[in-house]
Amino acid sequence: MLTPGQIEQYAEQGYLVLPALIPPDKLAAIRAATDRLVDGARGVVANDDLYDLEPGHTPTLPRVRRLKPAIFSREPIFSALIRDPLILEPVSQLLGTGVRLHGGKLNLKAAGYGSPVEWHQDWAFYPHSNDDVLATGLYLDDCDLANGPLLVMPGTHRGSIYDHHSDGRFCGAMDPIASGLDFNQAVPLTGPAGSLTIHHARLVHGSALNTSNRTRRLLLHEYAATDAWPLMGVKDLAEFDSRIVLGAPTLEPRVRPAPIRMPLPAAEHQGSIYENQRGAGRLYFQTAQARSIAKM
Ligand SMILES: O=C(O)CCC(=O)C(=O)O
Repeated sequence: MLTPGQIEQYAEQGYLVLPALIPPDKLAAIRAATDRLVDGARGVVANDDLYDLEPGHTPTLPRVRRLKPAIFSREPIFSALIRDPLILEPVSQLLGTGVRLHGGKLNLKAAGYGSPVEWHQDWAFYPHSNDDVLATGLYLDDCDLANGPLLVMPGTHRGSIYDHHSDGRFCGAMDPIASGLDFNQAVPLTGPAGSLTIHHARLVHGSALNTSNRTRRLLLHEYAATDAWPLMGVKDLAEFDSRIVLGAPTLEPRVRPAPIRMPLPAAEHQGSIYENQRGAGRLYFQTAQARSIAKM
């Protein structure tokens, strides 16, 4: 259970780290399931419903950037984790007694080339009728400054929604200069394997290239209060309600004003955030390609 101090930190700063929350045996099973799925990328030629591939991936030398939501149907441990009390209890302390899964994925940030994620707010991708929306991140590996920890800008969840457009289209990344933010103030969320990060959907965050020789795998779950409804609409009510992990469905969205920009027109490069961010104008983090060109 979260302490009153942790609940206050989340309200003030927009993030929390719960060190070593998941016990080693469960973590070992999660890693084994991850390895099985990553091994399956041998022979894969293009992004699909499971694999988001790194630039430089080949079917014989697979490089996977992200495992997409298909993980939840491919390996039972991932679907069980969505409802694991170790994760859900702190989430319900922050969101209330009705909680719905919005989505999830596993970012792999492989040793030596794992891609950065440019500064962004999740809220720019999926604005809701109120901002009781957050993401949890479970580190499958020890995470320190060298292997690309989640970097967060404290308190930004109480401020503006930044422009995530470039050339008139959504690109899922903020222009680091136009934002006016001082990214030297960013806080790295580090911790031993099994640690859980929690960040508010409006919090500005990102992560750098993994320059270490260690992976940094992060399993992300996005949760919303059941009465926070996505402003981009609900296409299939039964599917929407099937993602409720706590409490009962409701047809009465709670409306509480928060700054919003719609993610439209849609990104030129559809798919994951990595795909969307290919359309970004100005980058903040160095990519593996830029680093290898600089070394020539
Ligand atoms: O994997 C990371 O470091 C950042 C993940 C993230 O912010 C996202 O995928 O939206």
